[in-house]
Amino acid sequence: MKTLIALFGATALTTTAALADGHAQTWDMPLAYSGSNFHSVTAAEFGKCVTTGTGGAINIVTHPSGSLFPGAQIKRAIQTGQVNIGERLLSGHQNENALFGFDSVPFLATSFEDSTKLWDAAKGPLTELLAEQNLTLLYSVPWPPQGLYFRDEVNSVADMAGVKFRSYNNATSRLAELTGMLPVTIEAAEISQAFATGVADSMVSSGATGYDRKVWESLNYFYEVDAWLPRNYIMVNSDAWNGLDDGQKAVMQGCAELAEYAGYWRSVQYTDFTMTGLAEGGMTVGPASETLVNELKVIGETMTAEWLENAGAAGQAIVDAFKAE
Ligand code: PCA
Repeated sequence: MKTLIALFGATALTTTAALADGHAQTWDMPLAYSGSNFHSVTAAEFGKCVTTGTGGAINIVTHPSGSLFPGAQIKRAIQTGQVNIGERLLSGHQNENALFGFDSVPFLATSFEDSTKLWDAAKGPLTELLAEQNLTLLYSVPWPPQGLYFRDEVNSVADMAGVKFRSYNNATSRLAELTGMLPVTIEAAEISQAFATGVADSMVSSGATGYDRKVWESLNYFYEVDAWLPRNYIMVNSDAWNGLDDGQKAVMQGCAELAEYAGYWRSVQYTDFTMTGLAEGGMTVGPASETLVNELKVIGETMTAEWLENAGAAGQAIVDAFKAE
């Protein structure tokens, strides 16, 4: 009996030690976008899936709206192990390596179908690039097609001269420069205030972000341009990933696959819904004028050439693989 009690005591101690030792862990997950945004909703579901699937051993807690780390700091926070997991706009790292901007090349992939094909072509090289930075790619979801928002009516590039433009990556800043606008980089979480205070009067983004941030309170026009579909992705610190057992890795990969699927379809469905929402908010929503579209295509060619030059052979290989599909 004494032996049994001793054994029981020892097991209980081992279990307690194992929990304290990291067998039951909380993984804080910073997100840059608001809790109501479809990427954040998808990430929250992913977190629940992992928490349930691992029997609570990995408890994922999402922190939307850049509340734990603003977008620009999320990747570094994961690389340095301040947190184990998080979500970021992939093209936000374009200034580190041009390859990250493959999804923001104007008019290369302008539909959801083409965005998927482009991702199929880019996923391998991007996974390797992230692995070199101690990051494990879990899943990626596209934003809806990018259009132009303005306070005032715009029918040609000439109408854009001198307009203050909110950018979110290198490509959007470059677009502003080439159209004679004045770029200022602002996180999505901060744009309502930026437009309300006149820090910016325009941006390129999806209907989703304009809708989430209620930009009709300040801006009046949305022009559907379908310039590109940038992607968000979920990454894990590779040391944390390697510390998981095979069962936990399988749960995370399964949940990631579900999230990628659900997120993609949310993005598709949100596209028309938010166009209607922007119009109901009072904005004029519709296609850009033919003149504007043609002028933007010429600027797109310049940006494509610049990107190919910066991204080198690896960039060209992605474009070739995409076109061959
Ligand atoms: N929304 C994000 C990135 C692309 C998009 O549609 C933003 O505007 O910051």
